[in-house]
Amino acid sequence: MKLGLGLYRHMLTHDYYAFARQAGCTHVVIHLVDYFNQGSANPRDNQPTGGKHEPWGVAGDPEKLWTAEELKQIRREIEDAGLVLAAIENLDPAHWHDILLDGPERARHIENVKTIIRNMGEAGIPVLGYNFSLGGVCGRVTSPSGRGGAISVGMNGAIDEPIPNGTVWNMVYDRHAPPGTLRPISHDELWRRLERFLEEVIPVAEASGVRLAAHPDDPPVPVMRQQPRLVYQPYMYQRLLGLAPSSSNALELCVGTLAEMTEGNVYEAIDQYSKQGKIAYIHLRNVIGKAPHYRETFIDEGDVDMVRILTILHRNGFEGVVIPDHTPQMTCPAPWHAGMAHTLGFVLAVFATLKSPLSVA
Ligand SMILES: [Mn+2]
Repeated sequence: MKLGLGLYRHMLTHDYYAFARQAGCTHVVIHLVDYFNQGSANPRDNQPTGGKHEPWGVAGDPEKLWTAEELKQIRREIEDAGLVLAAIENLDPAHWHDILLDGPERARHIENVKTIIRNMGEAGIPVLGYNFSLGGVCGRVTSPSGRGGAISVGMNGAIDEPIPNGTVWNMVYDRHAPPGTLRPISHDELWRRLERFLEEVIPVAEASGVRLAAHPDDPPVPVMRQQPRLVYQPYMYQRLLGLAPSSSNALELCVGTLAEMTEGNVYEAIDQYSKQGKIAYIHLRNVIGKAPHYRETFIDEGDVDMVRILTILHRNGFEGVVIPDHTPQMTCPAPWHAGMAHTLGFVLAVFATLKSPLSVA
C-alpha cells in the first residue's frame, strides 16, 4: 500500500510536488480538468464545491484532448520531484458529455476517450479515474460544521432542481445551450449507457495498459436533480465490475462515499473489492451520518474506523495508492495544505503501526 496526494489542475507545480514529498507521499494522482474555471461559487482553496444549485465551473476546450507529449511532460516533472504519477482523475465533460447524455456527438466522444486512453498508455500513466454520472458531485452545502468550527461540506436532503441544458456532471459544457432542462432518464437507461461505454473503451484500455477506475456517486442517493445515480449502495460496484470482466475495469474506491451509503457495510465492501484485486486506488475520507444527511469530518473522527479500513487493505495485500479525499478547512493561512498534512500524518502513523513488529495486524 502506498501513500499519495491528489492535486487539482492549478496545483501541478513544483511547490505542490515538494509539499507532497515533504508530507511523506511517494505518489500523486492528478486532475487535468479545471473544475474551478470561471465558477464564482467555487473557490480554488478548497475542494470543488460549487453552490447548492450552481455548477463547479466551465468545462475545457472540446477540441483540445490531452496529448501524449503533454502527459509525458507532466509525468517527467513529477518524477523529477521524486514522485510517481499514479493516475489521472476524471474526464473533462467537454470531451465526453454526449457519452453520459447519449447525445449526437457520442461517437466522436467515444473516439475522444479512446484517444486519451491511448495517449495515457504512451505516457506510461496506468490509471484513469472516472465518474459516470449526470448530476456529478452536487447538492452539497458548505458550513462551519466541522470540529472546532472548521468549514466542512455535507448534505441536508436531496436536491430536486433539474439540470439545465448545457450542464452535465456539475460543469457547464455549452454556455449557449437553449433554455430548458435535461429530460429525466431511468436507472436502466443509465446502466445501458455505462455498459455501451465499457464495451467500447475497455478493449482499448487493455491494449494500452491502462485501468479505468470508477468512483461511486457522491453523494450516494438514488436520484439527484431528477436523474438516476449509478453506484449508490456498496453492492452496485459488483454489477459495474460484472459488465466487463477485465483487469482494466476497476474501481476508484471512495471510503467516505461508501460510508455515506444507507445499505451494506463499508468494512465488508473494502474486503470484498480488495480481495478481488479490483481497487485501482482509494480515496480516504471520514464522515458523520448517512446520505442524504451527513457531513465530512477530519480523518481521525467520524463514523469510520480508518485503522480497520487500512488493516483490511493491508491483510488483503492491496498494492495500490491511498490518497486523502477531501478534508475540512483548517483555520490558518493554508487551509488546504493543513487539512492534507493532517490526514497524511494520520495515515503514515497507521502505516507505521502495520509495519511494526508489535502490530497485531
Ligand atoms: Mn471520493
